[in-house]
Amino acid sequence: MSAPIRVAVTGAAGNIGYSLLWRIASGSCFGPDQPVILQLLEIPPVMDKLNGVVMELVDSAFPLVQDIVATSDAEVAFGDADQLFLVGSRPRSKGMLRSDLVAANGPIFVGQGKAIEAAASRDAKVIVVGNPCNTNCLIANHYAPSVKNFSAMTRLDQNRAKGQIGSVAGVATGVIDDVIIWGNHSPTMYSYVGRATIDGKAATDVLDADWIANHFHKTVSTRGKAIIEARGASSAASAASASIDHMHDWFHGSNGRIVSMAVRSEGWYGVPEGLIFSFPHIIDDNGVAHLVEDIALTDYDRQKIQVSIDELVGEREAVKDLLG
Ligand code: NAX
Repeated sequence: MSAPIRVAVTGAAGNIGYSLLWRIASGSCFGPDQPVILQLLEIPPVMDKLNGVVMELVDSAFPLVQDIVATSDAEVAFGDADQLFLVGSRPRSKGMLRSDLVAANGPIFVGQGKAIEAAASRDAKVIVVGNPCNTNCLIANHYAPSVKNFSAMTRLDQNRAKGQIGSVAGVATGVIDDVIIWGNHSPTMYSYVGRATIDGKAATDVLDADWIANHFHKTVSTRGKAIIEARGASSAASAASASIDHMHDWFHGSNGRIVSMAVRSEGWYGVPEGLIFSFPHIIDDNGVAHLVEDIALTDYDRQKIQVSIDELVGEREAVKDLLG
């Protein structure tokens, strides 16, 4: 057995938390030989509910769980944390505009960024799930300059894209590789299949071009809204599952496969420096993410990507007072 790692989860009593914590505790994320100390953050009015979640975790008797800390103090939750899941924020409800969400949730990530800077491990890996996750990640990263590994989650979008392809091609998703999500976790994202393969064949040779152009992109990019309409609540189990996939691959490596994660652009593919933008990566066996730099984008691809760039520039402008 290795030494335990400290795993912080915010919004731990929420819907995503309720799926996510069990997957972390069971070893699905960090492996069956990796003990964990769970450090759970909630806001004060929700501490009773969080304590109920902790009772259930205790009742699950997970052998890998060495300790559980439940707190409403971010510096306690992030103390020496190695892996952080920033889930806590207000979910988008039916009819809520994206701009409302940016305004409601941005300030949370000022405080959490400062707490990460003050308390987390310098080598910590941070995934931001709470929406608008790219811009929340931008804010938190701004206030935690000495912690380098920040990312926002677009893995759910990648999984959604694979799910759609699998349904249409009549295959299990295990034979689909290298589907890429570019941009914002929002309807402006661009789901790209130019590098994707299905059972080793180019996806563009297997899939109908009309389906890709007229159905696929739209279905993937509006899937979150469709789930809210159908369920009356935003995606939770699938979001937790994608968070596990994202962190699993960042911890163990992606086995040569391309994974999508939103990170701080250094001007890559014409994306302005500093935006948190989803790019293709391969994660090596030491958990280091490497940008895939050789994707040959067409003019059509670049136009699609530009829409997401423009949206993220607008979001950054909307929170500029928080980046003071
Ligand atoms: P819930 O409302 O069920 O849970 C959120 C929890 O966060 C609540 O328990 C709340 O008390 C807590 N919280 C609020 N402010 C907090 C703070 N300052 N510190 C700590 N905890 C705080 O929402 P849930 O369904 O779990 O969704 C959580 C977030 O994930 C939302 O912002 C949602 O929009 C976002 N999502 C992101 C996805 C992605 O792919 N990036 C997809 C799923 C989901 O929509």
